[in-house]
Amino acid sequence: MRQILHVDCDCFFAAVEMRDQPKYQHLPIAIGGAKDRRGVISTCNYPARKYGVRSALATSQALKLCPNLILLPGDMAKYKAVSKEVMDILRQYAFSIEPVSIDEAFLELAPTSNAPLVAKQIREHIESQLGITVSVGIAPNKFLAKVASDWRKPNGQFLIEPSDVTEFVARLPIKRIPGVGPKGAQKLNDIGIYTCGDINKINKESLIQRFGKFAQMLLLRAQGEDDRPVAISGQRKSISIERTFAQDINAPDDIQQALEDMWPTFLSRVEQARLSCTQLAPFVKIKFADFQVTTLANHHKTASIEDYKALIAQAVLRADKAIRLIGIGGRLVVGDDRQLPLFN
Ligand code: TTP
Ligand code: MG
Repeated sequence: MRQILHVDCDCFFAAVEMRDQPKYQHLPIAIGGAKDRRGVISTCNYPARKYGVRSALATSQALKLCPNLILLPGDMAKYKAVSKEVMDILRQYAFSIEPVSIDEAFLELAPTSNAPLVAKQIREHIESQLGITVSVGIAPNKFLAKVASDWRKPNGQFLIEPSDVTEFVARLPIKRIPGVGPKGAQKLNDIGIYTCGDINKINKESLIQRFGKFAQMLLLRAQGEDDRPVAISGQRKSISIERTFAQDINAPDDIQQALEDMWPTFLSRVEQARLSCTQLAPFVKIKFADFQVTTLANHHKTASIEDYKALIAQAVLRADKAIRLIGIGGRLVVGDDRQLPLFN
C-alpha cells in the first residue's frame, strides 16, 4: 500500500504577512487588489474567514462583509521565495516530491515509514524554521491525501487508513473531488448525486453515457481510487539534522555523546528518503556560543559516524569556544557534481 502525504500551507500569502508583521496576527487581513480597481481577494487569514471573506471574492464584497478588513497588496517574489524554502524542507523527508502549486506538494513515503510521525515532523520543522504553518493529509493515494489535508486545517493533520477508505468516501460530498467544479457538482445534484456514496448507487452505464470520461474519473474516485503516481520533481540534494543544546557544550566526551544521540535520527532520515549513507558525502556545521558558524565537508561518498566524529573534531578546533549547536548532514553525490550548497 502506498503512503502519500499532501502538504498545504495554511492561508499561505496571509501567513507570510502575519509572520513578517506580527501586529496583523489577530486582525482580519487579506491580500488582494484595491476596491477602486475592481480587485479580487487572493487569500485572507482565518480571522477574516470568520466574516465570510474568501479567495476570489471581489474586494468590494469582502469589505462589505468585513469593514475592518486590512487589505495588503502582496509581494509575489517573497511568497515564491518562501515556497521554495517549504519545498526544500519537504525534499528532506521524501525521495519523491511533486509540488502542485505555490503552497502545496505531494510526497510519497516508503511503505515502512511512520507517516503520521513524518507529517508531525514536517509540520514542526516548517513552523520552527519558516514561521508559517501547514496542514497534512495522509492517505493511500493523491486524491484522498488532498482531501485529508483540508480536514484539520489550519495547522493539523488527518490520516485516512486503507481500511477506512470505503466508509470515508461514502459520505464525501462530490464537490470535494478535485476536478468537480461548481457546474459539474450542479449537474450531478440535478440527478440526485450529492456524495460519492450516491455515485456508487446509480447505474454505471447511464452515468458514462451522460458524462463520458468525467464519469469514469468519478466512478474511480467514488471507490476511493486514484493510481496517479507522485511525479518526482527535482532531486533532493542533501539531508541534514541539527541539534541546539540546552546548555553550550565543550568537553570532547559531551560532543561525542551529542553525536551518538543524533545518529539514529539521522539514519532514519536517510532511510525515509530511501537513500543509504554510501550515497552521501558527509558535512558538519558547528555554531559556537557567540553564534559564529563554521562548516566542514568531506567529499568522499560515505557518511559513517566515524567520518562525522573526525569532521566535528576538526571543526571545533577552529575556535576556542563552547558549542551551541551541531549539525550533521550528507550531500547526495550525483555524478561528479560537487557544487551543491551544504546547509540551505
Ligand atoms: P490555497 O492553498 O488555495 O489557499 P490558502 O493557502 O490561502 O488557504 P488554505 O489555508 O485554505 O489552504 O492557495 C494558496 C495561495 O494561492 C493563497 O495563499 C493565495 C493564492 N491564491 C490566489 O491568489 N487566488 C485564489 O483564488 C486562490 C484559491 C489562491
Ligand atoms: Mg493553502
